[in-house]
Amino acid sequence: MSSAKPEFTEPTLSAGTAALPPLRVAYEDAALDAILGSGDVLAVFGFGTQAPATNADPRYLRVNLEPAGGTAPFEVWRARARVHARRESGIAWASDGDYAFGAIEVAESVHGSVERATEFAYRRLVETIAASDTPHTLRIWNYLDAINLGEGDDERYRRFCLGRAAGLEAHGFADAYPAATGIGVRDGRRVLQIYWLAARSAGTALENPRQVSAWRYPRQYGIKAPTFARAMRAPTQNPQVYVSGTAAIVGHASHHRDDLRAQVAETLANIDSVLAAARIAPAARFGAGAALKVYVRRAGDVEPMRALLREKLPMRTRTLFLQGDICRSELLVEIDGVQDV
Ligand code: 3EB
Repeated sequence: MSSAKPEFTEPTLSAGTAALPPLRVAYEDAALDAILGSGDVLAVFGFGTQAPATNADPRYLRVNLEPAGGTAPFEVWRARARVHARRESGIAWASDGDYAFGAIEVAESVHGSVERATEFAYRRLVETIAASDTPHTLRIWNYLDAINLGEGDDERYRRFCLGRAAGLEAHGFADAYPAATGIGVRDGRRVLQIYWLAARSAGTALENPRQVSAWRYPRQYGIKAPTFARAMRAPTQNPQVYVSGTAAIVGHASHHRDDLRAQVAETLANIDSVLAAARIAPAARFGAGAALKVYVRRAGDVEPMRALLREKLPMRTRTLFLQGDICRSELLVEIDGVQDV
């Protein structure tokens, strides 16, 4: 009688797991037309009222966050193959076959509340991504007006979280969320602006050992917890990590109220920790491989913030400063970005 051996199944590579060339993210000062003239440009973001307002090209999106201290460069995403773009049923879409950029803007007044507008936007987003050749969502950015307005469970950010969870649940997202940013604009327009990056292959969602997973935040932060992962390891050969909006939260609690210096240190410790979870070697964290966006709540904190980051980050780390509100009113700063190795 042959001894019974346990059977091992070789992990098989599904069609969705082929390694992709990395998306290249840069902050560029060239003219918009010159940037959009390149066939490999997947998306371009302009920031604030000084940025071009055109929507002639679906790859261009103006985000209504004011650059801290006047002007900001464009943020440019470059893919590898030729990009095709279109605008259809209210969604801007561009793809090179490996990656897709998409954006949707939804007026809250049309849906009656920020919660319902968000649910609508998320249903559309998930449907559109699921029906595409790039069905894996890596990263989502969410910008809404007056994010901290309203008390307790009525705070607009918390209503946004309810709508987002409903829109995602409708399509079976559960405990496998993309990386995200959620920031408040101050344009008074009450138009929800959401844009995303999706890919032909799935990334790997990462959590931060220093922080409770956002989707497990306790009830005190709202009826529905925020549904995002702390970071997403892109499906690339060389590590590329999309870091979610990160702030001075340890466990689930905000730390260092009214202390900018300590909030910055805690935020950087959190980013360092999630990069460690992604197995990025210490020497490769931040530096020339990182492009960070720094969201600062109070105008008066912009210059101190710049000084703090000059002190704490390697000189070659690229940073783009924006004025924006963070989803908990006691938080003064949030940082997101991408880390290449
Ligand atoms: C936090 O860690 C800070 O709701 O999409 C960061 C990143 C934050 C994304 C979101 C919120 C979001 O909870 C806030």
